[in-house]
Amino acid sequence: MASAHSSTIAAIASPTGVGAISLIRVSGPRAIEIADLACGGIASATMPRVARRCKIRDAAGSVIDDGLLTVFLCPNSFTGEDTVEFAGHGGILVTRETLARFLECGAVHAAPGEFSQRAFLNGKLDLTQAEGIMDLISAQTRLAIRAAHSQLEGTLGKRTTAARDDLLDILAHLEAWIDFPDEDIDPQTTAQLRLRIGGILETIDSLLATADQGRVLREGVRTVIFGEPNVGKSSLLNRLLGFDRAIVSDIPGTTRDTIEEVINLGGIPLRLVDTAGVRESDDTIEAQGIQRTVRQIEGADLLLEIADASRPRPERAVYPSNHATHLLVLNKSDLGEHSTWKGSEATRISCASGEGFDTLSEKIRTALHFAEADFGEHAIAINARHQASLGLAHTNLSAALDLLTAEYSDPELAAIDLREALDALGEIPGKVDTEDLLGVIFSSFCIGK
Ligand SMILES: Nc1nc2c(ncn2[C@@H]2O[C@H](COP(=O)(O)OP(=O)(O)O)[C@@H](O)[C@H]2O)c(=O)[nH]1
Ligand SMILES: [Mg+2]
Repeated sequence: MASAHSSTIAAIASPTGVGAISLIRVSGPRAIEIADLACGGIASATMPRVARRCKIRDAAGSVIDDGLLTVFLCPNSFTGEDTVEFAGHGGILVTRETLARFLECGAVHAAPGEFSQRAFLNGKLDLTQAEGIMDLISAQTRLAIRAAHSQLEGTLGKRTTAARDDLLDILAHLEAWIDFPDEDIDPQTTAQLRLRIGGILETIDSLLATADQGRVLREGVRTVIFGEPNVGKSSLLNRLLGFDRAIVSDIPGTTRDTIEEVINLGGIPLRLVDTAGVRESDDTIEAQGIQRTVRQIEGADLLLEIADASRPRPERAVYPSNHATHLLVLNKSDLGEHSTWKGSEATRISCASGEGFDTLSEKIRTALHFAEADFGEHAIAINARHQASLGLAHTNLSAALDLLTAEYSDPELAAIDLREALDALGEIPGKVDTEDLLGVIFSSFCIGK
């Protein structure tokens, strides 16, 4: 396979820092030749895909590192190009020096995500699979890992490509008619076309329905802990996190800013937000904190309203309403419960003793309807980019349907809409000219990936 790139890139693929092993990747048409210069000819003499012990030497012949070299020949590599990987000792300096030697021998430093970008350009991955790699690396829960693998296997890419192929076929029919304008469109056939477009719309709807789950898996459920000052909001955050992240004190108004941390609650990533207690305040900093709380509440998926069980039930405060799931949590149950709370539906906990947390976890899971069973082997959870493209395709397909009814049809205009839908669908796996898109996606990768 001819490579689309003439340069040979190199980068450290392991994280920065000291570890047992570091990995350096070299990819491109001169990868083997460059590695040969650095390791004294071993790269071209070794069998592909078999790790071989070798020493990397500087120009004067001194040993920089001693490790394992593996060669992958084009097109049977991640990037689809000739690739050499060197696993060396995981010291910061020794790794940098090894990379510097590869650069000196003719490689250029890879840009973030350039290995994956080359894999995409050489047809080894589609865009959804490349995004799946990123999802896998940043997965916070097992469910997120599963969804990432499904995307990595190409489940989403295959579904959108199938829908796109179908659309291409419909468009070809329509354009045949346009080219022979004397023949009226047979209403029978219009009905068939409508049916097929309807089928694609159904596929799009089912994919769009996974957007919320996708966002939750990637970013976590936005969970806002709110309530009056001193009821134990920061204590709850700390308890759920398992360490003291937020300052806890008996001085009301201690938390002035919002604090965010992600936890894994039995497979559900929760993006916990501790907020400043909502009350009237003359303190300008506290007042700003309270304003932030209000904004957080507006954007929440899950609201945990905390109250002090040992104190009288307050007048119901007016909080900004949103559609989030709302759970009332009565804290400080160790101090006994004030009679005004009698019979109220709430989860009783004590941040002091740890009592009630299992129940709270269970309530949160149930409230979010986030059952692991929903997540089968080939689960799809689309991201914001997919959502935008699918939304656009949906709009255009719906418009085309309106132009192709039994009573009235305008195949020319319908074809324009179908073309737009085709482009939008093509953007998902990256089947259209998407130069800008590629820049945006791959630049968010780490160097060496
Ligand atoms: N007895 C008791 N005290 C608690 C409990 N949770 C928090 N506190 C105390 O209540 C005070 C306020 O807690 P904090 O978490 O700062 O409340 P926040 O203002 O709502 O963030 C602190 O003195 C905590 O030690 C609890 O479950 N039982
Ligand atoms: Mg606090």
